[in-house]
Amino acid sequence: MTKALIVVDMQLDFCPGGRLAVAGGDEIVAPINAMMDGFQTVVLTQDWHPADHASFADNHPGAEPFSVTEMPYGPQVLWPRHCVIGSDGAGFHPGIRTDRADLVIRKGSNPAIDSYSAFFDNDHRTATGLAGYLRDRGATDLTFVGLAHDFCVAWSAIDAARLGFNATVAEAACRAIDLDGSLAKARQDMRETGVTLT
Ligand code: VGL
Ligand code: ZN
Repeated sequence: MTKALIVVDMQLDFCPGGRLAVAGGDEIVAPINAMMDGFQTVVLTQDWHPADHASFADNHPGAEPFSVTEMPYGPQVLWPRHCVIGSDGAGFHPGIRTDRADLVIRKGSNPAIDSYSAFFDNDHRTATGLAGYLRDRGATDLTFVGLAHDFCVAWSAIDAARLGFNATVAEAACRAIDLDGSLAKARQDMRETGVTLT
């Protein structure tokens, strides 16, 4: 068994002061850094959207941020503009250890489809290549930490379990957006898919 740590979206826009700030997002920088040495492989994910991305409320005239719209692949929350390619907010929190990262995986660059999961776009069709990378390195046990617990962390962990990895979410090293009960629902969905919550 080899273990990989998947550090999800520890970017400035998801930390206090950012454009889609998650409460306490910066509190988990030190705990995540401390975990890294316990894993053979460390992957960082980076939300990476073009300016015309369909998940941005301001690309939908009249739409309010945090409202829900229907996309060809299902319901989609419309977010404040965040993690625009090349912007400061798309950068990693300066405190997060990037030296230990074996791979940085970027997601959400297709303007038409959001990508919460580190493995697939939200249409569940387009793969990022992360599963093949982890399998090639012999990683069987994946631990997920980062932002946001109820969106990108949960969707990534659920996909990992469905792909046959042993998936764990270390909840103390995650923070949630918690939109209309989304954290409770994400935790239930994770448990039902066989994700271990610690
Ligand atoms: C995320 C909303 C939009 C996340 C990314 O990292 O959880 N949430 N884009
Ligand atoms: Zn995003």
